[in-house]
Amino acid sequence: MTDYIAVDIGASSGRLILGRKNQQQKLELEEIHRFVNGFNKENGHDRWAVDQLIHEIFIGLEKAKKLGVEKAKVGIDTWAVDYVLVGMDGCKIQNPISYRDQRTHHAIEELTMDFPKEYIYKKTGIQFLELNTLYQLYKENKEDLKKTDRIMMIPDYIGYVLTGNAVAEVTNASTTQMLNLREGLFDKDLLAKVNVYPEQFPRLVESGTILGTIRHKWRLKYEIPDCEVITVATHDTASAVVGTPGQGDDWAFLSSGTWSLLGKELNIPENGSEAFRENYTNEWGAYGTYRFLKNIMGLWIVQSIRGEQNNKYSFSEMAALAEQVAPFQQFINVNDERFTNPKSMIEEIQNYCRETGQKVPMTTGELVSAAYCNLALFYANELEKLAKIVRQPIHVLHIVGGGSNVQFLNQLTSSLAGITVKAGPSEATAIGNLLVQMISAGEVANLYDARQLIADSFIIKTYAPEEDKYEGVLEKYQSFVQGRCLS
Ligand code: LRH
Repeated sequence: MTDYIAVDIGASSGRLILGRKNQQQKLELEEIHRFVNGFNKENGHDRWAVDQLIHEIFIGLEKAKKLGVEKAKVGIDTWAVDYVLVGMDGCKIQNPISYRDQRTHHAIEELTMDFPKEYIYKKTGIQFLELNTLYQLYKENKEDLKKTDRIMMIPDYIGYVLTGNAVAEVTNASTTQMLNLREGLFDKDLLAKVNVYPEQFPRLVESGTILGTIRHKWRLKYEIPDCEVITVATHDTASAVVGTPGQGDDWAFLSSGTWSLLGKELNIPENGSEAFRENYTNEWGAYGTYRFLKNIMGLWIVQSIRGEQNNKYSFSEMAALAEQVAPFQQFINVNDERFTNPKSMIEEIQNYCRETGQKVPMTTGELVSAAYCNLALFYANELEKLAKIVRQPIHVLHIVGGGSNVQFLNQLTSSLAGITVKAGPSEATAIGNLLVQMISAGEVANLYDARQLIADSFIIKTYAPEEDKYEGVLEKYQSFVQGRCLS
C-alpha cells in the first residue's frame, strides 16, 4: 500500500498529514506533525525562517518513519507570492521577505505609472495586490538581485532543497502576476520591468509532476522513509480548491484560513472589464482550471486579536463570546489596507469605528463579533458580484479550511447571502495535496472522482439561510461601503 504525505504550510502554522484509502475505499487522514510559522524582523524586513520550516518537515518525516511508513510520496504546498533568491552557489541569498512587509506600499501606483493596469490585467488576469511577486521584485534589494541566479517560489524552493531539482509549478507561479495567460509562459515585458529574466525561473510544470527523491545528504542526517516528492498544486489555495467537494456547476468556494479566498472554479479565464474593475483574479489551478476569486482579509483579523491578548482564549471561546453580543453594531471594510499588518489590530478596528462615527467595540466578544459580522457581509456582497461577473447563478457556497469550523460565521454567511453553505472539510488543503498525488499515481482517476471521494469520506455540515433574520442589513452595508473603496 502506498502512503501519501501532505506537507501543508500556511502563514501561521504547518502540518504533515498522512493520507491513505482504507478498506472501505474512503480517504483517511492522520496528522503526524504540526508546527508554528510566522515572520520575524531580520535585516530590516519581516522574513520567514525557511530553514526552520524545512527542519520541521524532516522532523515530521522522522515521525512518519516511527509510525511504520517505509515508502511514501510527498507533496508540498505553501502560501503564495513569496519567493527565495538563490545565488550561483545554489544557496539562498537571504531569508525570504513576507508579503506583509511594508516594502511594497505604493508599489502598484509607481509601477503602473507607465505600465497601465489594464495592460497588465489583460496579459495576466491577476488581481492588483501590493503583495504580488511583481511588486515585491520591483522593490527588491538591487544588490541581492544582482547576485541572483534563480528565483524560486517558496514551495518550489523547499522541493529544490529536498531533492536538488528545481521547477516552477504553475498554480503558485501564476500568483506572481507575471505569467502571460495567452502564452502560458512568464511574460518578458513584465519581467523586464522588474529587472529579471525568464532564465532566472526554473521550468514551468503542471501540478502532479514528479520532482524526485530526497537527497542522500538528508537521508544521512535524518531517519526518514524513502520519499518521492510530487509537485502537487503547490499554492495552498489551489490545493484547497482541489480538496473542495463541489459537484455540478452552481457552487462557489470559500477557502477560509488566514485569508478568505472566495470565488468560483472556471475552465476559461474571465479577464474582461468587469472582472478588472472588481479586481478579481484568475489564478491557475490544477488540471487546466482557473481560480476566479477575490482575496479577503480573513481570519487574520481574529488571529491578530487573539495574539494581542496573548492567546488567552481559544478560537471557539472567542466565537462563543462573539455570539453573546448583538450582531452588526458597526460596518467595517475588512479589506481596508490598514488591517494588512497594523501595529495593533484591536486599536486599528477601534480607530476605524471612531473615525467613521460608529460604536467602538471594546470587549473581546464585541471585537470578534465585529470581525465575523463584517467578514460575512463582505462574503455576501462578493457572492452577488461574483454571480454577475461569471453570469451563472450560485446556489451553494462550500466553505473549507480551518474557518469552516466557525459555525457562527457559517450561519451568518448563509443567512446574509441567502444560500446554502456546506462547511468542511477543514483540512481541504492537505486533502487536495494528497489527491493530486493520488491522481498522479493512478490511484484516483481524475478531479471529479477526487471530489466524490472527499464527499464520501468526510462529514460536511449544511447550513440553510435563516429567513428574514437580518433583513435589510446587507443593503445597509452596501450603501455604507458605496463611495468607500471596497476592493
Ligand atoms: C493563502 C494564500 C493566498 C494568497 C496569500 C498570500 O494562504 O496563499 O491564496 O493570496 O496566501
